[in-house]
Amino acid sequence: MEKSFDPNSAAALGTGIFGLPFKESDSALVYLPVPWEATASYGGGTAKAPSAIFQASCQVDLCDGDILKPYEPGLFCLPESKKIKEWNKTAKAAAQKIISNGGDVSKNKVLKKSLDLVNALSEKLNQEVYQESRRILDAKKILAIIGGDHSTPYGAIKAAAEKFPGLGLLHFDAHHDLRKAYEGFTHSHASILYNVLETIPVSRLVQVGIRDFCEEEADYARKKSAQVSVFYDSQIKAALFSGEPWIGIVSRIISQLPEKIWITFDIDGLDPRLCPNTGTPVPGGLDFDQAVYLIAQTVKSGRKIVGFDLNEVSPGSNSKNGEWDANVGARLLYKMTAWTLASLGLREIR
Ligand SMILES: [Mn+2]
Repeated sequence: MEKSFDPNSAAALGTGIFGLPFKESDSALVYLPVPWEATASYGGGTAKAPSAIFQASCQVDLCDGDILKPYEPGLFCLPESKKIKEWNKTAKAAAQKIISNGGDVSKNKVLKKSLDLVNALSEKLNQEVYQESRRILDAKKILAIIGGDHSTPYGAIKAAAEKFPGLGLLHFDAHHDLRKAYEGFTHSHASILYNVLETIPVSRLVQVGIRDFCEEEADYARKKSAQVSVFYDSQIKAALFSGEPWIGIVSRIISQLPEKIWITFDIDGLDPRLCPNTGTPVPGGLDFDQAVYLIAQTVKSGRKIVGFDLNEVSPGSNSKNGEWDANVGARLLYKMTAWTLASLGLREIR
């Protein structure tokens, strides 16, 4: 850390994420931004999230109410990959043609070609994220992904599952994301957890806040009930409304988790007041403090968060409204960072 850094003052121009002065080499945690939203089916904008969150992060005060000086082990955000930005542009243009056609390419050779292109670029993206994730993990650093849509952390979860056998997922989302491909896209944002369960050896998947899904996904989750636990938003709310305290519900959720955890956080798991520009907002969901409390209690139970991703934040097209989405995103990112460091013994709980 440079000597001139003052955690009490406003972030200086040209500094790193959260206004911090760290280099990658002296950081315990590295954020990998993935500006990708090729298969966004409804609202878009998540490819702009990494830069919007970075900007908003400079407004986050570094003192945290729960964790002492979360920034001190060093936090560093890698620059956005030009290659990924190019692939996103190409894939998005091709995907739009398919989406506006209702996702059916069977009778159209040109569209079939577009679909093959999107799927091929998705594979390339996964490979790229996997390799970068391996590099970061091999350097013994903690990995965090800033999406992008929810397809972006696939390669990171794969790398983390290899590094940490028995890894389980704590998944915040309004959606199961258990579709076997969506609109023809193999690596759709709506298929991420299906792809993870089918191809990556994770021990558990614990889904929280789910409230917008199709029968096929619910059936799939039920069929996989030895591995998958779902805490539907309606069940959570029914328990709360009938007087069960949040800590009781939280304890039931945590009891389903193994010792080592990756958090995959789709911002739309939160109440849409907190993410009005996200691609597929759904009424209901968790409050910010409920989600942070669940993460905090997970850490206090002795479980270790080995990495995480934050996805589906969208600054939208109206920059004034979008500031709020990025602001919430940056603050959630800092909270997850703080609790992750605490879970690994790198920070003290106040
Ligand atoms: Mn999702």
